[in-house]
Amino acid sequence: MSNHNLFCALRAAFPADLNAVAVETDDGLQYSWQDLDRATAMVANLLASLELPEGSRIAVQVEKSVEAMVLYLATLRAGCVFLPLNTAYQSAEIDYFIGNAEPAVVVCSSANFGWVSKIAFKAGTRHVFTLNDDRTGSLLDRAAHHSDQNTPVERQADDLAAILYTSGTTGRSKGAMLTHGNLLSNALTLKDYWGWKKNDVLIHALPIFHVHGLFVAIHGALINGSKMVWMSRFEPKRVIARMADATVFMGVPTLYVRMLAEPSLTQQAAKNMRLFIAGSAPLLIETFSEWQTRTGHTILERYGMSETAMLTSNPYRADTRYAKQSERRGGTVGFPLPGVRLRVRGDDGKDMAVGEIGGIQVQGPNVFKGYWRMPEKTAEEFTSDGFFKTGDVGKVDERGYVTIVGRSKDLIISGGYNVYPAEIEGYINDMPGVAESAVVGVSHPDFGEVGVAVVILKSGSALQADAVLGELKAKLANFKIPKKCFVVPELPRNTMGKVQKNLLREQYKGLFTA
Ligand code: MCA
Ligand code: AMP
Repeated sequence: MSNHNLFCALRAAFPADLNAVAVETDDGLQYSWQDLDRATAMVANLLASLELPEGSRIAVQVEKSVEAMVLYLATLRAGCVFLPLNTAYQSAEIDYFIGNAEPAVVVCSSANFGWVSKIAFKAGTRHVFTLNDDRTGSLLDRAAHHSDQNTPVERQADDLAAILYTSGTTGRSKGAMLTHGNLLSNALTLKDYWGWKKNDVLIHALPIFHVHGLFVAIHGALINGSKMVWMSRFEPKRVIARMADATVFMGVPTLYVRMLAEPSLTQQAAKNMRLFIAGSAPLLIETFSEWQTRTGHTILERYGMSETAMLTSNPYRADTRYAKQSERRGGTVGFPLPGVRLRVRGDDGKDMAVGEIGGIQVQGPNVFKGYWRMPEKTAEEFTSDGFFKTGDVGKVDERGYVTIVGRSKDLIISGGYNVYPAEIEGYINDMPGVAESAVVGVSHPDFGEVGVAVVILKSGSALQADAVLGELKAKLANFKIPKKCFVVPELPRNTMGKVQKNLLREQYKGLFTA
């Protein structure tokens, strides 16, 4: 294939019968493969008509819809760079992303057009379109005037396809630059490793602004020519009901926890299903085991990152060619995927022995090109021999299974979303009356982990914990808001004066699970 545009590979996998159903929404709309082809052509032609400079970013903050997926595919088709933004982000967050990425085009909902366009025009964006989840908005209105035929723009494997913002270890969010080659190699590896079959049907119930829902799920279905059952939001009862005519499901652990709370989840309900995949956050062994008992299926857990897409996976096949063992082992994230090199290193840079704990480092065709306009940060995160330091801490056992035991990065993963304590602490510390704060993650039965804020006031301040949370709610995405806040006289410190977050975690660990 001479054109390495990811869209070409996805399009080439469409089934011969283009009139077959490609996507069926939970409210009964059906889109054929032909519809996807034509709609992506029209939106790609609209983007082409704007005569954007090479490498233009298309920043998108819209509710989940099939048209939002079409916009992603059209962006690839037009050779532009897709920049998805969580719909929970508020103006300060959007201001940073747009200011940093300088997108040529911004697409938002009509409801947010006022404030989003103001931010975008200030940052030099020339075009702001709207797209709503009821298929209205200026993007589709304008695209309707364009041809439904389009030749995908030529891209090299090393050209950028998407930028995903992620915070990594410290400081402001960094844009992870993923190439057409990164994404295609991962999609092809997973197609084989997870044994996708021609007649698979994927239940798509994840948001489409992060790696899991956008790449793993959408590419997985498209590169296999498989139909998707498209849910605009996750509702456990509806997912369980649709299992009767589906075969594959992907979810973060919270989705599995919530389905387990439904009496309708039974072996009978899941009998048509072939594969349940979990990732983005640690899957508790209790959830893994309970799922086995209730449905007869063994969840396949895998591990990945925004910077790398998928890195490891438990095996799918009983007679797998790749893994020495065929068992899906709860509590592990399986084996490095074919083509991925994974090693565990100590602080001294030496390889750890089997079973010993250290920092996980990876290399492979899926590993990103670097952080957008941050060459120093990029250099810091790679070793001199080209391995990416994941910030995850883990071990590899004698059979090759990888287990993640923690993170060296100060990060809370809540319901599959990343929350950076440093960001929340920064906002709290800026509040009048606050002297200092610490945000730590504690166990939570639904979200796996949630943030708890511990605040020290300046003398004379009467700020209440609820007011701290109220102020945060007005400024930050809702999933980042700590679920509890405590005003205390002092924070535990070590002899160097550093706040001992481990003691705070210990102190509050039973807050939601006791
Ligand atoms: C919602 N809330 C949350 C979260 N979601 N709080 C903490 N963590 C969350 N994840 C807030 C809401 O704003 C609300 O606050 C309160 O919690 C209850 O919300 P609820 O109605 O229960 O939420 P929901 O709308 O049902 O959403 C829960 C969800 C959602 C379905 C689990 O968070 C979700 O779709 N998570 C998946 C994230 C994901 O796709 N991650 C993949 C990242 P209030 O009452 O104050 O308004 S990709 C990745 O990590 C890597 C690469 C990988 O390996 O995949
Ligand atoms: P993100 O930056 O949103 O892509 O999140 C990536 C992080 O999610 C990884 O560095 C891990 O810490 C975490 N993660 C993803 N999958 C798993 C998993 N199966 N088990 C534990 N942690 C995971």
